[in-house]
Parts: sequence; C-alpha cells; structure tokens
Amino acid sequence: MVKSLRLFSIIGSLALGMAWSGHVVRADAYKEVEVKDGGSVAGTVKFDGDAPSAKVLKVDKDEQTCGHEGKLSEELVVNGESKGVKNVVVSLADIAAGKKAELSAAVALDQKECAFIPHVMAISAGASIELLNSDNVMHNLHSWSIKNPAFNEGVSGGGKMNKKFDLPEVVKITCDVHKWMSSYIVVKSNPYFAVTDENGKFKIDNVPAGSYKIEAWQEKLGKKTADVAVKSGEEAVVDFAYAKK
Ligand SMILES: [Cu+2]
Repeated sequence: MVKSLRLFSIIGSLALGMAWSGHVVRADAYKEVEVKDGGSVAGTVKFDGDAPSAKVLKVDKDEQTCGHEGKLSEELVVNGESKGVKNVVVSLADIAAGKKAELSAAVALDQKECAFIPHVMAISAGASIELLNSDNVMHNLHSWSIKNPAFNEGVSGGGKMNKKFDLPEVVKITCDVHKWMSSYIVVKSNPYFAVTDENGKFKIDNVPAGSYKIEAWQEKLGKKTADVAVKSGEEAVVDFAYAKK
C-alpha cells in the first residue's frame, strides 16, 4: 500500500514537472509593458590603434555576376578617420521588461553581387526575416544555428524565402555556392539593441529608467560589457573601445 502510494506520488510529480516545462512563460522571459518617460542610451564603438586593412576575399566563381576582382572582407570594418567600428551589435543584456518587440524585421537579408547585405543584422526572438537573392545566379542559405532549426537551402536567382528565429543566439549564415560569402543574424531576447553605423555610432531608445548591463558584440573582436544608468527623458552615453587582438 505504502509502496503504491509512493509510486503514485512520483508519477504525479513527473507529470507536474512535464506540464511546467511545457509552459511557455519562463522565469527569465522578457515582458512587454508600456514604457512611459523612457530614456535612451547612445554612444560609439571605436577601435583603439591603427585601423587594420580589410582582407581581400578571392572571387573564383560566377565572375560575370560576382565581379572579376576580390571582395573586401567585412569581418572587421573600421573607419579610417573616426576609428568607428561598423556592424557591432550593442544591446541591453539584462532588461526584464520594456517596449514591444518588432516581429517583422525592418530589413531583409539580401544576396547581391555575391555578398550578403547587410553583413550583420539584429532581430528580436520570434521575428521573421525575408531572405532574398537579387542576383541572376544560384545562391544558397546555410544557417549555422544551434538553438533555432538549422537550414541549408538553395535559392535561385530572383528568389526568396522567409525564416523565423524563435530563440536568442548568434546565427552565422553562409552561401555554400560562393565560399567567400558570410553574414550574421543576431537574435536577441529583448528589443533593446542596435547595430553600429559606419562611424561606430549606435542609439537605443525608449528604455525604462534603471540600471542595466550593456553589451557590445563584434564577430572578430568578441564581447565587451559595461554598466549603464538610464534616467527618464535623458540620454546616457556609453563608449566602447576594442584593442587590437
Ligand atoms: Cu552565393
């Protein structure tokens, strides 16, 4: 009798455990709320030292479309004058609640003249992206994702596909037809992110007043973090500097 009761309670707690793990709301999930009197965070990501010259990628296929010359690698783009680093994803790492996430990405990821445009994009978890081929040659979309379902599909000239990314992670995308082509889709758990422009500038707005961890990610130089205090109606300034590796 005692034995069967114990067995019953084990089965009962297993079932309860399964019900909980299947539940969509996790303790660390981001919550969308109305943001009143938010502030912003702005700043610059710079390269400390001489700007390295870009690597030249060899173009050895479909030259009619892709070009007869080498292409400049975008793995590290530093502005020679401002020393700003382009394509750095800057984000608030630990914000629990705030503005609504945009679930249809404002930009598409295009394959044009045998390069991915843009080279780096950031989206909210749950967002869908249009993946285009603006060329007249066959491209391929190979996602090196681990948490999101990976895909590896050909896309014919002028074609497109749509993909949804539900889980936060950095997803490298390559084209297996043209091995010099690569890009990154950075999927974030909250909508407080920006990608730096050609002068390394970024701005994140509509942030509820509070103290946060802010993070910069660059594909070649890695991560940097800082603390930021955001006040209502004010712009907090955070500057990052990467040293030569
Ligand atoms: Cu390609």
